[in-house]
Amino acid sequence: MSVSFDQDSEKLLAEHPQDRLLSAQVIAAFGRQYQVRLTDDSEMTCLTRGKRSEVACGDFVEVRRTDHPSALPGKALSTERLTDAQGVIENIAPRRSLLHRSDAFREKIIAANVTQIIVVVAAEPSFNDELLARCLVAAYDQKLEVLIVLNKCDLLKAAAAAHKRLVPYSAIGYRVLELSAMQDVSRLRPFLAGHCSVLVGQSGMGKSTLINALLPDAQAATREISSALDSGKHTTTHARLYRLDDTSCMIDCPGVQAFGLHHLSFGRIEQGFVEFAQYLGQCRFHDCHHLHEPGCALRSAVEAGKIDARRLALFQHITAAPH
Ligand SMILES: Nc1nc2c(ncn2[C@@H]2O[C@H](COP(=O)(O)OP(=O)(O)OP(=O)(O)O)[C@@H](O)[C@H]2O)c(=O)[nH]1
Ligand SMILES: [Mg+2]
Ligand SMILES: [Zn+2]
Repeated sequence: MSVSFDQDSEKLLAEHPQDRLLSAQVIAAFGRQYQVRLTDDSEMTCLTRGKRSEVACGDFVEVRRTDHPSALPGKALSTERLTDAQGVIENIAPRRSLLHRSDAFREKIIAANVTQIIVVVAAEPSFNDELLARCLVAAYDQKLEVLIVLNKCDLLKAAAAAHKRLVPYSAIGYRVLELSAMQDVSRLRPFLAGHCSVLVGQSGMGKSTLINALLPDAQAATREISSALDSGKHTTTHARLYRLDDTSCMIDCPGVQAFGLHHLSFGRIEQGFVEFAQYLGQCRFHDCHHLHEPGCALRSAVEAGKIDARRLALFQHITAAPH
């Protein structure tokens, strides 16, 4: 019986190839429209059903080809969204990791299934160290490897100042790589092997320039930044995954201004400040917020020069307003 069923379904699929589920990876996410790459390396544009938009760049999915709108089984999609669509995403595979940020009202997915976060900061425009600290907490939460890249080191004076601001990070064990995407990115390559890395950082730090330097065919858009305002303009508008080789890929993301950690508890944020670990649980009050309480082990560690004062200040600021 089962044999004849299989034969029947094979025949059905031959007649209606659009019914077959195909494995794919999401390589770009534009609102509710997704570009996916199939196992044979071909690409197609897909939609999700109904209001589901929780698909992220990097997701492994199963898609159904729907070259013609009438081929769509089940719930209909509105016609204006069907213009370029060739398929629909039916299933999302369980994720190894999900990098997202959130405030009290909404959650924004950055990328799925990455194994490493590369926080890109630059000599110019000056970077926000609270954003950096927040990215590191999110990375810890998702068990991601971390690399901090200080870009634009060709701007010598500004790079020296930025280097100083990163010393506390290398002192607590984070890998910091100083380079210039404009000049030479070869030292970055060994850090990428075997990883799916996501580039995160403020606008104008040079994330897309790094992608273009690594992959000359990528042609990711980059743009002049307004140095008069000391702030970057958004150039990359959506996340895109680029394949480096068979075992490594990179996701370029739009610049972020804020990295809300509303989805993380106080305790989780404490753990995400990795150098605090040996002092946690040693404060006089077990629910110490490490603000003004007497007998705070973290404040004593700062006074003894064991913890950087700026890092504790960032922690206090983030836990006061995790979004
Ligand atoms: N001097 C110098 N400029 C650089 C370097 N890397 C990037 N830039 C410049 O910095 C500006 C911003 O670079 P992008 O790559 O667009 O920055 P981004 O981080 O992708 O920005 P968003 O897409 O908005 O998030 C561009 O004008 C680049 O030419 C570098 O190593 N040295
Ligand atoms: Mg960019
Ligand atoms: Zn304390």
